[in-house]
Amino acid sequence: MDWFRCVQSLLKIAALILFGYAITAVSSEDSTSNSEFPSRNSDVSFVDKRTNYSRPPGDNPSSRKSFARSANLDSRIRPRRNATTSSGARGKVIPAVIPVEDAGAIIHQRRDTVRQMMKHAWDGYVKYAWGYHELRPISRHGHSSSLFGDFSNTGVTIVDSLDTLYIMGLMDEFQRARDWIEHNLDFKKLTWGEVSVFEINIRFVGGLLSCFALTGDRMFREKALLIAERLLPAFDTPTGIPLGIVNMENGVSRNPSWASEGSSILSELGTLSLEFNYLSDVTGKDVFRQKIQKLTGTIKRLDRHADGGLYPNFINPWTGDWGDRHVSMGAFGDSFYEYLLKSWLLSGRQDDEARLMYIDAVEAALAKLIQVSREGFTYFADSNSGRLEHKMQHLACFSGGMLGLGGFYLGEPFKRRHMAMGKAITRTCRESYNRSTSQLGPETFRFNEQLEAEGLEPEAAYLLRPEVVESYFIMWRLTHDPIYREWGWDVVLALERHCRVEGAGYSGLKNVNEEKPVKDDVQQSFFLAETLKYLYLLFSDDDVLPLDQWVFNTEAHPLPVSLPIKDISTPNPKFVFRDQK
Ligand code: DMJ
Repeated sequence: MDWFRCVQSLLKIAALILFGYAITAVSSEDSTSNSEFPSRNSDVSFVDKRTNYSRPPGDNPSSRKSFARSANLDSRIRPRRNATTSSGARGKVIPAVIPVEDAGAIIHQRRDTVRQMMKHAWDGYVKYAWGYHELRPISRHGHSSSLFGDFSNTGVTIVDSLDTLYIMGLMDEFQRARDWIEHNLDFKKLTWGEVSVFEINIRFVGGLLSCFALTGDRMFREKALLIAERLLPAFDTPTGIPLGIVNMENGVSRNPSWASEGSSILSELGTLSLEFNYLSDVTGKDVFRQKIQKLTGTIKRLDRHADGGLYPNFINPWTGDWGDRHVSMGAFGDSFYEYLLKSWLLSGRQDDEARLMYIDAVEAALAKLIQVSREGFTYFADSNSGRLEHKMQHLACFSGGMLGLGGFYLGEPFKRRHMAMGKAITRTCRESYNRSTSQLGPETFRFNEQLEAEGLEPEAAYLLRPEVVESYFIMWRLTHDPIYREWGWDVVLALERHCRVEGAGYSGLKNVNEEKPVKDDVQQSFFLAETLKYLYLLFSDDDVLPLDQWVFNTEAHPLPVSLPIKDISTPNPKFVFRDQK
């Protein structure tokens, strides 16, 4: 009898194991069926050379293990908290019946696949475009953009990629990039052309400061300071509103003539506070914080009655008058809203002025711009002189994550409504991917009699942008709804199928609605800084750059949250390390 029970139990166990494996295989079938797909057996060995900059995210002795996990050194898996899916989702999901270890293993395989993608993107840049701004992966040479100086090649991709390499544990690559910056990144090289204050701030100053925060290596802080000092002449206006373009050699600054008769742009002037305040914190040089204080004072005094509390995108820096009455959560508006929220978060939720300004700005946008389409998709419309334009840009898709993050930390009476809006916007942005032939989203998608979350030429390009996966990552961390990971994996598959260039990185697409989209031959630096970083973090554990300890600037460079003043007597491991270096 005992013998019979024993055989019966063994048969049951065998059946359960077979069932588990069958489901695991189904859930991973999508990746293995793609012939272009990179091998699951990583050829990227993790070599820990962090002796010189060995403090990983949020590091203290007990968090070492978590960083090791992120670098694939430790396969310990935490149980999934929620294995149900959002209704109506098309993506494949990992069913709850998979043994916890297997579910975790798949997620970590996916994370490691993203790490290999980063290696592929980086290797292509190193081989064909080293030192140039960006890679042209098809023609296999460097690409330069006037945003970073017309004729100079200041390695935008190197600076933008640094923290992603570090976070992924690609330490040989990180070391090479770090050394190039120490010996070759010379702000004087930028004197050959004018630069965008906004772009230099978010990519260079933000990227370098993030590496300083992650590693404690003072070289990064010195480089960031030298570059930021060269931006200061742009702030010499009566209002403190900076001009958009500065000549790094002689300080002569101007606004582009196309921007509403020489106006400054809301998203540009509003996307400086994280980097400037943090730079003042870590250098003791108060000039950067002072620039932000004057600018914030001006913004607070602007009269918004005529626009029902909305912020138009263009402001005259000499008079403080509004330019064209165009309002958008996309281009020219976007990161202004993001930085109000994140200034509050970065201050350890002490900067109440930023919190109130965020609530004021975002509530007006929710009240005046949010629309629901015929098929029930929630979106932020643009407003042009009070008339709504029923379209949303890929750029505006960051707002799903922003609303979620804001709702999560603001608490009630905002929490439930903002979280719900964040989820709804993220779902709409997913739909813009889902409805395209390539499964990658267009630059702009529209809602009208013919279109629902679809973009047609000339608005149908995909530039390797991050905003949609950024929202997936933030919403995943806030909700643990596995649908965000599945949507993220769909993006990985589409990137591999359509954007990967064998031997030389990734390219954007000219039209996402074609079966075989033509590539645009540019690997944008934000693909390495943001898109791949957010995908990697989407498949990483929560304690890799936890959202309550790190705030991502708009180029996805993480900066550490300040301790609340009441906790200042408690040593913060990040700051202790910095002082000891
Ligand atoms: C990035 O440089 C930043 O995310 C910026 O805020 C908006 N545009 C690109 C990515 O699309």
